[in-house]
Amino acid sequence: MDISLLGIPLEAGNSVAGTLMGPAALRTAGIAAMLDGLGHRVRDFGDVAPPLPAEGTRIAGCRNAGEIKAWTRVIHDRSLEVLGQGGIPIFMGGDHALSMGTVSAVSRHCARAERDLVVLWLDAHADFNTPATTPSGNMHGMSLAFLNGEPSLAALLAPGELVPVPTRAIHIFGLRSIDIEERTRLDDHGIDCIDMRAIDENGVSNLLRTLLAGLDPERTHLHVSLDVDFLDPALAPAVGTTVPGGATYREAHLIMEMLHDSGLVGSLDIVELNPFLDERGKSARLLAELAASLFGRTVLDRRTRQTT
Ligand code: HAR
Ligand code: MN
Ligand code: MN
Ligand code: MN
Repeated sequence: MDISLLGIPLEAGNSVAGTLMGPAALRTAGIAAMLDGLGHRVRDFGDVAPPLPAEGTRIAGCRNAGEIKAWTRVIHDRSLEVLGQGGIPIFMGGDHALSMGTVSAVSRHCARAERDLVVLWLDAHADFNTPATTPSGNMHGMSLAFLNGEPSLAALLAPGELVPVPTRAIHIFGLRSIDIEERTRLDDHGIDCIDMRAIDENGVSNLLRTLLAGLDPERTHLHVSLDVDFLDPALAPAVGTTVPGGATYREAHLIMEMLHDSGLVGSLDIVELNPFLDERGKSARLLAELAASLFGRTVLDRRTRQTT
């Protein structure tokens, strides 16, 4: 397979500094070599260059709206170019506001190619707030709402550029922290929310198998948006918004292996990694390993290794 790496050193969408170092940490953890070792052709497109903030953009209730608008523009454009090269992109963040740019590009790419985009949002949070409902003002908590066509965020791209991701094509998996008004919005829109209780009661494999079985293998482009806080904080402490009770090591790898087996994954975000909060690189290493599982590594492939 051809795999394209693109770094997106964004942190304006959250309130904890450090996610701009995420792409560097994933590279340091050896993501390219791991994928290369599986026989893939890996091309690193470097990092998206930070844009100047969009002048005069203010959205009431949002922090850094001018920065996020400028970033969404450049992330969208660069992601579309990388998608045009034909490989499967791994977008390495950066906070989750970057998905406004990556997934909008994937959505346009799919519309052109007559493919059905399906988004799997692996996250403790729904990121379905609007400027009116956000408790924090942080725009990483609004990215899925934007992608679904939320009118109060439409100014982040030019009119007509966003091909909204239809509600039925959105699946949130791993949810365990929702704001009150955000929950009402999720219910009103009828978004498929597979929360941690559902996972505890049914197991990740049953739930994911059912979800994948409902997708048309001929038409589906599955975009996976992996937020570090999907994982349990004990495994992956390098995130500013940890929530207890996240996915275990085995659940996370199983999900990646099942996604690989499905053959449906067309693009991946790895977001919210904050290396400043990491413990000796363990979160970055786990995320690189999860990417390897998504691209065909199985636990049985691993050699015994001395660790100190
Ligand atoms: N729901 C909260 C808010 O809107 C927290 C959102 C945190 N989001 C992320 N990404 N860390 O999922 O502020
Ligand atoms: Mn494609
Ligand atoms: Mn998120
Ligand atoms: Mn999250």
